[in-house]
Amino acid sequence: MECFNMTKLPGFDVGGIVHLIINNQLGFTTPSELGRSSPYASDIGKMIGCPVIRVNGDEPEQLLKAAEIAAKYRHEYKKDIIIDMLCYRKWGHNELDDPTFTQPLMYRDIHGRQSVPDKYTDKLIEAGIVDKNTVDQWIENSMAHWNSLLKKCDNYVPEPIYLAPDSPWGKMSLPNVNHVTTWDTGCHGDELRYIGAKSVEVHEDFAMHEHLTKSHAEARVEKLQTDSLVDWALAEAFAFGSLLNQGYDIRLCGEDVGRGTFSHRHAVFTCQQSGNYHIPLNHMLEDQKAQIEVVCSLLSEEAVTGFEYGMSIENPDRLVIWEAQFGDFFTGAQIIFDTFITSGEAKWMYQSGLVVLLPHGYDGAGPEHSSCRIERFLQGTNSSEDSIDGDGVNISVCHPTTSAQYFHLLRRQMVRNFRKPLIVVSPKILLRLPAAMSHMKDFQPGTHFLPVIGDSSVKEPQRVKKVVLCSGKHCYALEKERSKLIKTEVINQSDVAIVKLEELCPFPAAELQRELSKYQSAEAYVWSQEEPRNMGPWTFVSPRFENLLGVKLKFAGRRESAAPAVGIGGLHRQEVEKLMKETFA
Ligand SMILES: *[C@@H]1O[C@H](CO)[C@@H](O)[C@H](O)[C@H]1NC(C)=O
Ligand SMILES: *[C@@H]1O[C@H](CO)[C@@H](O)[C@H](O)[C@H]1NC(C)=O
Ligand SMILES: *[C@@H]1O[C@H](CO)[C@@H](O)[C@H](O)[C@H]1NC(C)=O
Ligand SMILES: CC(=O)N[C@H]1CO[C@H](CO)[C@@H](O)[C@@H]1O
Repeated sequence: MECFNMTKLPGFDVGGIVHLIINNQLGFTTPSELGRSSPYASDIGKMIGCPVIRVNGDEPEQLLKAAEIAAKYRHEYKKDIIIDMLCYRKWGHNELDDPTFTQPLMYRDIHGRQSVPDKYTDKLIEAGIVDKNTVDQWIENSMAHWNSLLKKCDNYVPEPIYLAPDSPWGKMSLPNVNHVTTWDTGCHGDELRYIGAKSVEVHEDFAMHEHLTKSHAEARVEKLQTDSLVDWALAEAFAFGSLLNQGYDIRLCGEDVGRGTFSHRHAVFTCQQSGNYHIPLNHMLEDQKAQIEVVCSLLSEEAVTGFEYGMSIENPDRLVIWEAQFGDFFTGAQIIFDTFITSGEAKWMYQSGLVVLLPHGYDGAGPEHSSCRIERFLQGTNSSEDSIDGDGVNISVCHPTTSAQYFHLLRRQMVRNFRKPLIVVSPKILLRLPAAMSHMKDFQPGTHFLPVIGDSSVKEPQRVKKVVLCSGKHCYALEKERSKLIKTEVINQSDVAIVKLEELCPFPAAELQRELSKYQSAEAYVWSQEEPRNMGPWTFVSPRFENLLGVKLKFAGRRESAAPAVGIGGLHRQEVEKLMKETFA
């Protein structure tokens, strides 16, 4: 149904679709009059005025004619068309099934009929077109051919697409499981400053919104000139611009992605006079080849994520990003996640570099928009507990806490020589939080994404008594609380270290080991998270810390809960207080 809704939208138009309904008049044991509120299976096509050819599946020649008409129509008009092939299912849903249990009348009819090939054969013989012997010979030859193909399956080894030399995927590899590779994803400051300035540049006669001229465009240019801190949106523009410069196309799709849910991105400007759109990143250079496509999608998650997954497996040189308006919106796309994104490589050997941005974080808002349900993605990965390099892992789940980390993540997705889906637990308050902004030097050549960020504020690591481990924006609240406790002399300067897991999966065991080895006299290790105990990373990290690092973590977080958040400001603050107490107790 959603395909019909997408068919004429510029970001999704594929030039028409031929929809074939194999109309067996049943939905398993449900007859059609109980399975649909409208008379015809093709009725959903009415929403776009789509033509329908209804054809009797018992008549092969009619069916062929219908297919020809449909193909010509689609070719000529680049529009959708439906073939509704009325047929039936001769046997049940599977070998053990007997359809007469539930559809006695229909099946009395069906079993009284000749099969389609038999009926057609009789018709041809009657018309003197073929004789019985010829038909028998055809059947025998065809069966022999199919049987020989079936036999070949015995020793058939499927070829992964990324090994096929004639595909654009031919140059890709499998991740090297024997060593962890860091990818140099940094860029020169001059290039970044150029991209940054270009990212807000419009033509003289283009009337940018007054507010954006000042607070966005001019502010950005000034920041670049004064070498100020780089915020989240600028870091993203750096990543996009530099990837375009390297020849990678980009497709950013989702609800309101042009402006950004939190009005921070402004990848597309709207002229206040003409209403026209302008995407500055497509005009960085005179002869720019690679382009960014910014698609504000229809209000759908499932169909749109499915479409973007398709875009991502089509070509490894296009960075494809689906952004959810809020992280919980992925719930509408859960089927696509489970069936394709997390398991597609295992099932079909298709690599996908799809990036999924899911705003997440507990700010006292309602249960839905607080959580992107990190736990569900972690459950969908195969990061086997006994493997320190995280081989066999089929998606990355990252929770970057600074703008530079986000920049490196996006670039790493294209710079490395294999593709894996990337789930970015992305921020809301960090978009503008000064502490989450990075220095220009953090983007320079030689820098890269850090799966673990150690605690550089602890001057005497050997004196640390407690190590607090966390991920995401929660770290800033923890750091603030620690400063308060130090100031009020509840704890000493080097008592508590705060270590951030920026990448949850593949689990960065080696990096953590290195970091934790600094804290020789630590007595306690706490995992502190904003999410309730049955959510967030806890159930994923806890056994891994224990099995891979020999560290038994204590839990500090909200108690188990059915809903992700309480949704009442006062209660939220009480929870935060308790959570901080538990963490530092
Ligand atoms: C198409 O999608 C839009 C959301 O973008 C929705 O409002 C509309 O109802 C859909 N149309 C149909 C006919 O389903
Ligand atoms: C998970 O990964 C491990 C290590 O690579 C592999 O041995 C195992 O077969 C994988 N499990 C599944 C279900 O793919
Ligand atoms: C802080 O360190 C000093 C000197 O080592 C010690 O006397 C004091 O008890 C410590 N305070 C706390 C709160 O641990
Ligand atoms: C479970 C799963 O999908 N495993 C696959 C992960 O990716 C590697 C290659 O990178 C495959 O070999 C695994 O089959």
